[in-house]
Amino acid sequence: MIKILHLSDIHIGSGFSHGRTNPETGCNTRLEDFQVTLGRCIDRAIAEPVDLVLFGGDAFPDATPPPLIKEAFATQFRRLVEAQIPTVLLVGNHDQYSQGQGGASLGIYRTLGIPGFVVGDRLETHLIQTRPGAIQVITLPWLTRSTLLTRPETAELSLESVNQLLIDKLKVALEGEIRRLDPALPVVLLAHVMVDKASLGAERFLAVGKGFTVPLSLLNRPCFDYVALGHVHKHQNLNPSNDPPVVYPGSIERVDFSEEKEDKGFVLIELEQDRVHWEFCPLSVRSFCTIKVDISKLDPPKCDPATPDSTQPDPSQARTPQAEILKAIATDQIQGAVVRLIYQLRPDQLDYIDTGKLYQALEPAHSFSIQPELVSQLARPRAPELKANSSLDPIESLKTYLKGREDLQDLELELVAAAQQLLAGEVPD
Ligand SMILES: [Mn+2]
Repeated sequence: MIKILHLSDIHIGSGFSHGRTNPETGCNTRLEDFQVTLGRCIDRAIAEPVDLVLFGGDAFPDATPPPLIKEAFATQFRRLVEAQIPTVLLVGNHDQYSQGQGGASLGIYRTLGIPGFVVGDRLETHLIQTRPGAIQVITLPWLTRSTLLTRPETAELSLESVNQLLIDKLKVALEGEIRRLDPALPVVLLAHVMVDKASLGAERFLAVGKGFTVPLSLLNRPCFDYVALGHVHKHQNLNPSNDPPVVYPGSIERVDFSEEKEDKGFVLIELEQDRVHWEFCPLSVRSFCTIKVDISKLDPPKCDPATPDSTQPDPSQARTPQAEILKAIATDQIQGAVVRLIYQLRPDQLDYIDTGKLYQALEPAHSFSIQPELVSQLARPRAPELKANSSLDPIESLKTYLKGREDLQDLELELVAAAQQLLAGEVPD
């Protein structure tokens, strides 16, 4: 039996806006969160111990992370070298430099010749010796147009046809790898791809361009014992028949609010001669919490905003805008969470919100943001004189309109003069 730990989409160095500076270390707390979580994956790999670690791609937010972040990543993976656990690092779209033409952030691990470390930056089959025996791992990094196609080939084609051409070429190339496999040894396909049946997570916002979608039928092959995927941040198995399992472990930490409700974790696999068993291992990661309150529907407050106590719930009118928001905060689980408070209000309610008190109420959160959203007022009533069939000429219409706009009175003469110039085909001064 070969035991494998499959993790993906680490994205260490992302989401600093959701953290704060740790005064003791000077580091962003979200970097520390990602470090701890990655550490837990590696802990498990060593504690089992597994015979192989497969990383499905997207190590960092981009191909040129700052040294501090590269080090945080390397510090954890180095423990696998020490534990002599072979590891495959696949290149994801976020790891490729300048769309695949300038190498990848993970290339350095190959250059250094780290024992047991394989970097998958092209379609190829790696024969890996593990403690219980050899295993074949086919690496399929993120595909770009330049991976398998030349510029003249795609010059006249629509994006859709390019996608099809790429899939056709990939099919042939993958077939080539499959034919060279040793049928006596287990096979895992490790791919950073968007599969057409996957339901999406944050990766759709993170990617710069729209990538290529690979049909499930291409990966869903009986010659594979397990298909280890990366790219989609939401954990899922795309093959209900489980033969083979086609699994996205998802990201290990929440990258942004779109992953608020998703479980985060990695996958442990046991490969036997004619049986594969896999299990999703959830990680306890920092929670994200959206609090949404719509106070725009409340009756206009009767209290006077000039009175200092007006933001306090008034017994005669307990449903003040402020009280409603505070109530919503109190009922949510914000302790230690990354919180965003979104409240919708009318302009006339603005004076009744004491932001200082909201800050106080959100204090137990790890970090928070407050996003007030002004609900636009009903459209200004039309001046009855300005009906669509009105016989007024444009200048008279403008004057009628300006009569109803006290706020523009100082500008009236200038506006009318400018309109006259425009109508006469001149550019106003
Ligand atoms: Mn990706």
